[in-house]
Order: sequence, then C-alpha cells, then structure tokens
Amino acid sequence: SERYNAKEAEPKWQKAWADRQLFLTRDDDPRPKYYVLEMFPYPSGRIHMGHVRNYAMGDVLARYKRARGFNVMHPMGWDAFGMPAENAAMQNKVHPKEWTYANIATMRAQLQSMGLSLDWSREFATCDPAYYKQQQRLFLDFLAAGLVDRKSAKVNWDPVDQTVLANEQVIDGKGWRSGAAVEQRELTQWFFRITDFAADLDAKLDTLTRWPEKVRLMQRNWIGRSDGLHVRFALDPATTPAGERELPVYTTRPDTLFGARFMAIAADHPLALEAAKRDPKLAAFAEECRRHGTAQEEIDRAEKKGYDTGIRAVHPFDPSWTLPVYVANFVLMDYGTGAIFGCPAHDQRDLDFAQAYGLGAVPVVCPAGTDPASVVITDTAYTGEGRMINSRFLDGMTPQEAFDDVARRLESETAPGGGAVAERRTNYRLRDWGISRQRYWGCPIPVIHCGDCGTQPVPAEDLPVLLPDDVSFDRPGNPLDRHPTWRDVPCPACGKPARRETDTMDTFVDSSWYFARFTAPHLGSAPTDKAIADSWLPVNQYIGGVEHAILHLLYSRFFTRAMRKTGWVGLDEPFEGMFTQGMVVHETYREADGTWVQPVDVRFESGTGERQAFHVKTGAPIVIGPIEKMSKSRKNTVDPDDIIASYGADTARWFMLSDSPPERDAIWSDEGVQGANRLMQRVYRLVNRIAAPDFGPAAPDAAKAAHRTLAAVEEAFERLHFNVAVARINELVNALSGVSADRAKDAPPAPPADPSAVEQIRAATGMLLQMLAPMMPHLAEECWGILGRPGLVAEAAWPTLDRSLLVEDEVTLPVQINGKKRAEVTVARTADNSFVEQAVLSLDAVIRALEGKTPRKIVVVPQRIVNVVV
Ligand code: ANZ
Ligand code: ZN
Repeated sequence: SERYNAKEAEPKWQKAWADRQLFLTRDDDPRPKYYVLEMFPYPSGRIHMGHVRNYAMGDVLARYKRARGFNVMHPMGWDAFGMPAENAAMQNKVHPKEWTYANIATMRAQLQSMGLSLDWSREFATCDPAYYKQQQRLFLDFLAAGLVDRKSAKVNWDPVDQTVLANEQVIDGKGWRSGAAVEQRELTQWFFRITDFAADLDAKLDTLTRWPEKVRLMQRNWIGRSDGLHVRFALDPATTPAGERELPVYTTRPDTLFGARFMAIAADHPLALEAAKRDPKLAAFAEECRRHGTAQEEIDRAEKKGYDTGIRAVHPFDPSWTLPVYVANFVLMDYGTGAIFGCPAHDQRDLDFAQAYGLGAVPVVCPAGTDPASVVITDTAYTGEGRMINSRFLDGMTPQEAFDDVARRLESETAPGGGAVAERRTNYRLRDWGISRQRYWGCPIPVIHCGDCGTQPVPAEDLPVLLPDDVSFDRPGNPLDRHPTWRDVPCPACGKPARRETDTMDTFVDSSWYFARFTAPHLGSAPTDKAIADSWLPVNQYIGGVEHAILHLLYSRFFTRAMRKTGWVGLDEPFEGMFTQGMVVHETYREADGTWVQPVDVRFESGTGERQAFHVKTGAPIVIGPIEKMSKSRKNTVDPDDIIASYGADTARWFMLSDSPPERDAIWSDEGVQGANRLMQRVYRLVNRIAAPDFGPAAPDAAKAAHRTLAAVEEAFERLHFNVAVARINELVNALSGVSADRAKDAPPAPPADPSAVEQIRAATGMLLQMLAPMMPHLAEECWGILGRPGLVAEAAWPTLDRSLLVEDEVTLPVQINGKKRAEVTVARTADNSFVEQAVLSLDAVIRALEGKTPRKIVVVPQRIVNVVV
C-alpha cells in the first residue's frame, strides 16, 4: 500500500504551522503561562545529534503543554560570542561576525527542518548589538550596585591563545583549547561579586526540588559551604617582626587543636611578606610558590613544600606551647585567613607536610573499638569518627562535642589585642567570578580609563559600546588593544584623552540572562520589562547538558539575584525545573592503521558469526571500536541533515526520544533509526485502514486501550520520561493494529460493521495521533487529516482522560459442567445473570461438552463462578 512521504509532508506542515502562527506567543494571552527552554546553541556551524535530542525533548513538552491549554513560550536564540569565531577568522580569514551569522543561518534552517514548535519571533543572537547593549547596561547597573570589582588577581594565562582562562578551563595544567602549559600572571581583572550571594545560593538549593539531585549536589560542592572556627593565635614576640601580634587561622577541626604540630601561611600572607623582608631565601621561596597554579587539583597533586619563617605561635590552650610558622605552598591566600594550624594525624596534607619536615604526628581522635595506647599514624591521616584522646579536658568526647567545647571556651576568652580569641565562621569555597577576557569577539566592558578620574562608566546614552568591524587577526592577542581609533577616547568626566577598556566579557555572561531577555527580546530601552519578565519567569522547565550543571546554572542564579537587586526581575531562582539530558553516543570505527572512519563509510556483514565491518569504498576491513560520545575527533558523528533527508525529522525525533531514559546516554544505531521509521509507516497504514469507508473492526476494545495509554503518556510527559511514552504508544499501535488487522483472503466475510465500534476505534485512533503529535508532529498532522479530523492536530485540545475506563471492569469466571471446570468466561463486572448465561452457552468448550443437549440448570454466582448442570 501507499507509503508516507516524510520529505513532502514535513515542509508542508511546517508551513501550515508558520502560516497560522501557532507558536507565536503573546504576553496578554489569558491562559496560564508555561515557559519551556532548551539551552541555546553555540553557532559552531551545523547542528549535531545532541541538539536534536535536546530540542526534541523540549519540543515534546512545549507541544504537550500547549495542547493542555497553556500559553507556552518556547523560544530559540544563539550563544554567539566566543573563541571559535576568532579562530576561524585567524585560520580562514573570515570576519568573526560574518562567520557567526552565516552559521546561524545554516543552523536556523536545520532547526526549522526539525519541525520544532519555536517562537521564532523572539530569536536573537548574543552578538547582536541590541542584546549586548542591554548587557552593558546591566554591567553598569551591577557596578553602581556594588556587585562589580576591579582587582588584581592571579590568573591562568594561556600563552598561545593569549587570554585568561577560568580554573575549570585548565586541564592538567594546560589550556583546554590550546593545550599550552598555563602560566600564572598577576592581572587587573573585572569580577562579579558572586560570593556576596554564596550563602543564599547555597541555601536556596533546597528549594529546587525539580532539579536533579546530582546537579544540586554539584552546585553545593562548588559553593563549598564550610562551618568552622576563626581562631586568633598569639605570636611569640621574641620571634616575630615588629608590629605583628597574632595569626588568625580558619579551621573546621578545632577539636584537633591538641594534635597541632605547626602553623602554615600562604606565600603572599602579610606575615610572610613581612618576614621575607629580612630573609632573602624566604623571599625566593615565596616567589617560587606564586608561580604555581591555584586550581585545587593542582595543589593537591603538587609536592608539599614549606619554609620555616622562624616565627613561633602560641597554642591557645597552653602559653608554654609554641608552634613553628611555615610558609607553605598548599595554603591559599584567598581562602579563610590564608593561614592554618596543621594537625598531621588527621589531615592528609598536613601529614605529608609534617613528614617532609619531621614535625611528627600526635593522634587525638581514636577510632571506636581501638585501644588508645595502640593508635599510631604512619602514612594515612585518620579523618573518621571516634573519641578524643591526648587532648586534656577534651578526652572522651566525640569530635563534634570537642568542636563545640573548644568553640565555647575560646569564644569567651579575650585575646591580648581585645575581642574574643575565636568566633564561629562560615566560609565558602566559591570565588568571585572573573569576567575579563582579552578577546575581540565578546561583549565590550563599557568603561573608560582616565589618568585623572580613574575608571569611568560609559554614559548610558553612549551605549552600546560597539565592537569595531575593522580588526585584524594576523597576530595573536586582542585586536582591540591595537585599534587606536576605537581604543582612544576622551574621558566622559573630564574630556581629557583616555582609553577604553579593551577586555570583553566572558561569554558565560551572555548566557546568564538570555532566558530573561526572551520575555521581551526586542525591547530597545531596557534589558527587561520587569512586569513581563516576572509574568513568565521562572522558566518552568529548562533542559540541557549536564556539562553546564555547575557554571552556567550558577552564573544564571547569580545574575537573577543581581538583576533583582538592580530592579530588572523580581525573583531569585531562574529555573523552576531543570533536566539534564544524556549524550548521544555511537560506535567508533578505525582502519587497520588506526585512522578513524565515519559511520557512513562503513558497511556490515553479519553472516554466521560476529558482525564484521568493511569500508564501503575500499572494502578494507574495519575495526569496530567502543561506543563513545559523538565527536568530530572520533569521526563517529551522524549528521542530522542526512537522517532528516533520508527518513524525515519525525524519525530522528522519535528515535532520539525512544532509545533510552532521557537522562542517560542514547546509542545511535542504524537499526534504531530504521525501527523508528517502520513505526512511522505502520501508523500511516493503520490510520489509512481505519479511515477507509469500508472499515469493519474485529473486536471493539479500543476506547479502553486508548485511555489507558493516555493516562500513562500524560504521566510520562509530565516527568519527561519520553521513552516510556514511546513504549506505551507502541503498545497502543499494536492494539489498534490487532483490532483492525487486514482479513486474510480466504477468511469468512466480515460481519457487518458495528457503527459504534467503528466510531470507538476512530476516536481511539484520534487519541493515538494526539499522543503521537508532540513527538512525531508532521506524521500526526498528515494522519489527522486522513482520519477526517478538522483543523490541525497542533491546535487540537488534549483529549480528556476518562478515568472510568481505567478501572478493571471485567471479570473472568470459571465455568464448571457437572462440577468439573471446563472453561472460563470473561464478562463485564456488571453483566446480569442472563447475559452471563448466554455468554457461557456460546463458548466452544461448553457447546462441545453439551453434545447438543439443553442444560437442566445454570447457576451463576455473580463475580465468582458459573455452574452448568446437565
Ligand atoms: C586544622 C585542621 C585539622 C584542619 C584537621 C583540617 C583537618 P574546608 O572544609 O575546605 O573549609 N584550610 C583553611 N584555610 C586554608 C587555606 N587558605 N589554604 C589551605 N587550607 C586551608 O577546609 C577547612 C580546612 O582546610 C581547615 O581546617 C584548614 O585545616 C584548612 F585535622 O584546620 B583545618
Ligand atoms: Zn577624566
């Protein structure tokens, strides 16, 4: 029979949706709002299967919620600034702007070919001057609100890309893109004061109940809340440079104070700087420390090194007990107080250090069930629970009790310099967000540096600070630095010659508020219209890759708070629901010499034994490798365009939704795609058959099957369990195929069609199409018309679930003949006795057993048993 032609049908329906502006969202629509958003793409050139998966998921939700009567906003835009555009400029001599907008055009067409129900009228790219103008405005508002700092900081400098890298962009000491060994440099940078919100960012994680637990945990660890004690150690005056009296430390283990063996301070701690003045060797050591990176893993990996300053600190519980003060490479200046007391027995870093410098280790926590006399510390510090030992008045307590006891005692003791010796303190690992990038293709930071007036904001009426078009990429570094006519401007305050800031913003800034901008995407006068933004936000469901679980989501949470503080939104948490989808993975293929081969160039033979692979062109044998994330380097990518061209967008969408739970990796396989394609054709044939005028069903049970499926699919969509919805829909297709099966040629003529059964099946088929429509929207439209339904399925209201059809409303009764069980009969729970008698008498087994005789009596025990007495 006829086949469904996706290639013809898909553009037709896309046009029908567009013509009727079905996905255009209005702010004044009175229906309840629902905002569904997928992470917007970086316009790298072409969309990949990860995009297909991500956007297919979001689209299911958008279409489903729309059908359920929500005013759905489902926008799309482009995260368009960034390094690759500059690299393309350097390599291919094409301007970053040209490259970016050309990629956007390609990718927009690709997304449109997927049939996504997007409101394209809201589209923007972050490199549009209209967008970055408002971002500059936000920067200046944040600056005025005290949320921006300019400070000198040690940064990771990539000598090849000639830019600063964030800590997470440094992998094993190398730049994530260039692979060059990263250097430490002291540079003046712009920072957003994300740490101002550390406590709130941490606390509110508890309210994000519709986020994956895993993502919340990653955020919590990143923020790194730590509850400890700030303790002021007195310094022994005889050993200490004049003026220095005390050394405050931050500790989370004051319980281990009697296990202290030394003190350690950061290389740039004021006391170290002071001591270095009189000790050139110390100065040299400190200089050496400064050259190394400050990323946590780097510190953990590096050998622990120190230098004894000769200074001695006094133990807070024993004036006769002094501790040597070292400068140590594992103590950071920007955490806590930049100083610690070291307890080797219960901290691994302290133990490594103590072993290197012969400082000893005294255990003060004894594990349960161990004899205190036999506790020894060798190579491994003990960080577990137990009871305090070797700790005077703390002995016998748990570490927690000891913590509290130490805190209480020292809080009420007065330090020589006044004030309490200790106070409880909460610290956060989170650092302020350095946003300066020495790049061209980013949002210019709108300030001007004047020799007389200092740093001046660009006046609002001069925004945007536009990127100059005439730049050259023939040398590494920042083209803005060597563009005098752009860079040299008069000071907005005094008019004297001044210089523009040539740093641009980290591209993570661009993506930290785009979701808010979508609520008023073309507003020229302001970043948002607060009332409109508040009517849409938070995003009800955000969907994206788990690789953004920390930074992007944290920055967005910060930005929302900062925008609240500056009056642009009225809420703190931007994303009510968060979903992180898995990757798309594929087998890898190599030739004998190790060169990667792309899947389209591989052909398989699976005769008797193992599956074998050969190169389609050369016939050379191919080694089938492990399944890995689709990537250009492994060549194991499948181009969505090719799939859409051969099978249609619906097939690609369906397969991406069906293969595995959406949070897991999805394995792309040819068989899977073909399976999806077969389902598509099967539905098409089924609908054609059911819609035919001479259609006569075999058995009428369709309403029930359809409503059961509906209940399951609703739940699956709400929970984003798309693969479950797929499985249920497949079952319904099977059920409907069963009742409508083509009759065999020699089968007896069909009984006259029961009009109500036909109606029921057609109604069930309509429901099938509505459930299918969020996932295979084009096919559903095509079949909707064939079934004779008016309008578009994309406009149809979601079917109302008939709960009465969900209850188990049939019973199966054993049928006995003269006391022996001979058969079973299934009847409605409510069937009356005469109906049950008739049903029993028409059973084959009963007819045979009666041998033509009329039974003497039939006893029906309702819902239990039927007895036939002959
Ligand atoms: C004494 C002690 C004994 C410590 C012990 C730990 C175990 P979190 O949980 O990350 O906050 N520390 C404090 N400031 C530091 C800095 N600037 N650079 C390096 N290390 C620093 O860790 C707090 C612990 O890390 C503190 O508690 C301190 O060592 C160390 F058995 O104090 B502790
Ligand atoms: Zn000036």
